[in-house]
Amino acid sequence: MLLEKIGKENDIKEIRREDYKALAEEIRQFLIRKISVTGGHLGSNLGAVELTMALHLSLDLPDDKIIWDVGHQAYTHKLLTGRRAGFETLRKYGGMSGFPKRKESDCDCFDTGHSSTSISAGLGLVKARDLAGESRTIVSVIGDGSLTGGMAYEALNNAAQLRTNFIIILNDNNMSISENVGGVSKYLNNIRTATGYLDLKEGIYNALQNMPRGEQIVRNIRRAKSSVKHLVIPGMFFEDMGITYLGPVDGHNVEAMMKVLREAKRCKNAVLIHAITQKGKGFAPAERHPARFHGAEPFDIATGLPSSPKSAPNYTDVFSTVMTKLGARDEKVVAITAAMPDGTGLKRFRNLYPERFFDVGIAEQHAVTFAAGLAAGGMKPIVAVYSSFLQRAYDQILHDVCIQHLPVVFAIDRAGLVGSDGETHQGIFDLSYLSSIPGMHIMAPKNKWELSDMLKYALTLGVPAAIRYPRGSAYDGLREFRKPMEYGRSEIIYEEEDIALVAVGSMVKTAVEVRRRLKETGYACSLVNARFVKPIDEEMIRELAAGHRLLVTLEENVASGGFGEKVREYLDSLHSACRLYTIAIPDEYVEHGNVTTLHQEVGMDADSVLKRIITAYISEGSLT
Ligand SMILES: Cc1ncc(C[n+]2csc(CCOP(=O)(O)OP(=O)(O)O)c2C)c(N)n1
Repeated sequence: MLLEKIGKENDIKEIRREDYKALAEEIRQFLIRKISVTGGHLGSNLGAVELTMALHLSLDLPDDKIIWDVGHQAYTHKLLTGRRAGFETLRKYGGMSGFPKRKESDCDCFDTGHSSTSISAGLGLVKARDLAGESRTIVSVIGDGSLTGGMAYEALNNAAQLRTNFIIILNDNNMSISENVGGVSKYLNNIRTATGYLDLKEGIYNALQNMPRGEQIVRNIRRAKSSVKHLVIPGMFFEDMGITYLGPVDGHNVEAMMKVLREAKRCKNAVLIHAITQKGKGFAPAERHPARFHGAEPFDIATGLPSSPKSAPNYTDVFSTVMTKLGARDEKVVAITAAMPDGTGLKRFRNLYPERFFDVGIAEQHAVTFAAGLAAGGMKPIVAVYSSFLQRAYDQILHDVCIQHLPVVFAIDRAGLVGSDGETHQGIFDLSYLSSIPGMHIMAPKNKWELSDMLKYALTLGVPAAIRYPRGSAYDGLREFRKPMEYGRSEIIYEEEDIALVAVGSMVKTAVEVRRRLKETGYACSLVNARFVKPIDEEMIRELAAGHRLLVTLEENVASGGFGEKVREYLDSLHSACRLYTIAIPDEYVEHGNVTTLHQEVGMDADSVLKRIITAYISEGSLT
């Protein structure tokens, strides 16, 4: 086993050239075996094996730095930096993260998770290097999907002014999670497919390189700013900005990658290496279904099929179905996604109403302002987006949607703890960041039927509105409670006395269980489904406070700026004697792990909530 010879960074340099292919194959088999058990980002990693090997062979880690955009493709990097054993616990609670983590290794120089940050971070490291008078090599690795994100261009614009070395590798597999979209993708595709011309160019370069001073001539040609270059050299988009373009190069050829890296290191400016790779390479099911194997659940290696059959429908499925109905009912309904047609459930809508479906690339900020424009033009836009990715578009929600009171509906998936992707992906801030924006309306459904009702209702409101729902199976309890939606009003489910539980969305299910157990301990207990987080149902809170001794709010969001805080503020204004206990996620980042475990860790599962209520209010006798 060649992999066994690699116990730490730089050990790969002991591997003989002729064994590079065998090592790449071992790495692939290792990743397939491990990810088939733990789940994880298989496709992107299989595509980045040789590229990562070439980087490790060409750089000196941890002194040199690699910044992995998104970070989901860094498994080979982890393997080559002494973390082979970590794959046993990949993405598990307390185990190895699926993303680069500074606290995990000296060789991870920058944490990532959200897309399109690597060039900015790399440029920062370059400036820090230069200011400190150091000479390390800094490389940002970004995918073609991530290159659709606006931040990447802000960074390229800035990097173009550099007069020192900074290497950007564009890992172009012609895929985002789904098909990559837009003009940049088309531009890269044109470069990639111009093979006849490229062979010609390569032929000329090779001939020149064999002549005396040939290398110099090649370099001069590459750098020449003549108009002829526009005609013959690809990558002019980058070149014209002042960024040297090298490539395209076969990203699965270790030695070709090493050669181009040597050339890139000599540049005294920002240089972009365009590497062509294949997502899922070496595992037929992942090559055939790149979207499915982007973030794979555990699977059977022989067939590529998921190891456990899909359980009950999740909220994304429900959203998907409702969207097809809404699209049929009203031609003004349009749907927008930022590169997540599969993840958000918009694929069916796209297939039925392609002209009313917009995948804008990994560009959440643009998605929101684009939706605002659609609304200003009389359409009824629904932006389907994950909670953590919408964080990016705070100003666009405020400035472009809410100040103008434009009727954009946000369908916020993965709101709450999402599990194995970890702190960058937890959707636990949306209630806070959306609540702070005047004119925003925020709802959360208790079960799958209510998600459907809320979506339909939100479209009738004609105001900015957000509906947030969690990852995983959709709750199908409390079916008999389906009171029509009313503006700003919550829904009382059980009306008793002593304790009132007021739960937001996903926490209603938990509250049902907590209530049952509280009743067993002898406490009468009301249960209210908040429905609205903004505006809060003040009338209901006032009545609950008057009729109970303890009010408990429950929300899968950080405490700061959340529902509980709003209720507290309102109760304070009433000078209410009723006690308030707010159950929310503590003021910290929640790491990766199974969602059930994470709920226990942050004290949000039914057991913990019950214990917390008993400890805080019952055992000390304050409710008797
Ligand atoms: C801001 C943001 N939006 C969405 C995502 C979800 N996401 C993760 S990877 C990915 C596609 C990245 O494509 P690319 O950069 O080409 O890398 P590949 O997976 O093809 O290797 C997307 C959309 C994200 N990580 N960050």
